[in-house]
Amino acid sequence: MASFADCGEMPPVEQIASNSVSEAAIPQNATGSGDVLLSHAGGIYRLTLNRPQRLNAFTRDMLTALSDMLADIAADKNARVLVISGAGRAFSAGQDLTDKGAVEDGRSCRTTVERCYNPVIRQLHSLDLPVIAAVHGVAAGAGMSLALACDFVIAADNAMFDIAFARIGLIPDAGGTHQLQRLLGPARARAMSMLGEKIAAPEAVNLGLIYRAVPEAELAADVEALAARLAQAPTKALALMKQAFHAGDHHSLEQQLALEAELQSEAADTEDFAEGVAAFLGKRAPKFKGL
Ligand code: T3D
Repeated sequence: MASFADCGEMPPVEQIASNSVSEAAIPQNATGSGDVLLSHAGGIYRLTLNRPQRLNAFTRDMLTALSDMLADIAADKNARVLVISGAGRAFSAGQDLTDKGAVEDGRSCRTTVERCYNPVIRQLHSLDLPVIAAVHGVAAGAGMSLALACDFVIAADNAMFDIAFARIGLIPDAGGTHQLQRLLGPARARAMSMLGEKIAAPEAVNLGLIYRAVPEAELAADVEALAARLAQAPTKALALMKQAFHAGDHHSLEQQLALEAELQSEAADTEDFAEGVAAFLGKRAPKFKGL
């Protein structure tokens, strides 16, 4: 894996200007470089993309910070769920097109994609816990790709998914071509990508692109309820499901049957499986510890 240090220098720790972000979107005990904030409580981690003046467009520094934070979350054995959201009026407008050096030419773009975006997408895929993207406003370009790399995408019903790349002469990256083709099917994925289409959240639900859309005023509470529910779930089994679904993208039925047998034996060795069966037989609700 590429060294994250090559992706960009970390900015100095900054004070967060209290009037520069949507206060409600920022967790109270958040830490971070300023452009990405991290907080956690009760096994629930929250990452907030925090460049609201640029609609949370990604710089290389921001992606480095995000990657470092994802590594910290992956190392925490008590982590049960991750929620990613954006401060201000959008989830993310994708690559910051003013980030000098990141989008100058083919060489710089390749470096940015390989060293900054790809590690983050791989980390989201391999994180052993469910990840929720809470999308409001717009998720454009790589911002959309990042949301689609999460296990659950819940959007405000007035949110927009914007496959912006074609409008500036680029291709969907950060896993975009992979996810769009898988979720929408090849015909729609190609047409929508080539036309640089915007997809409203309710249509995104109908197309199978995202999990659900809720009224904007209910988004935070809806995401909170899902995060709380997932924080009580058998986390190891969920992580094994994630592995199985990712592998299913390229496996034959025979390969997948073999993998399921292997992963099921791992699930059956967890404390949570023993608890699940004991709870069923005892006619009570299970108390899963994620172990
Ligand atoms: O090497 C590599 O990095 C390659 C990787 C590429 C990955 C990508 O993500 S490519 C796609 C990049 N994203 C875009 O092309 C989207 C550009 N943005 C837009 O099309 C629109 O801003 C939106 C549709 C997302 C939202 O429109 P609207 O009308 O709600 O907002 P706005 O007025 O356009 O934007 C508000 C401000 O954010 C504005 O700044 P200003 O004028 O107030 O000073 C705008 O310039 C800025 N902004 C929005 N998106 C970006 C951005 N600044 C830098 N980069 C952006 N992507």
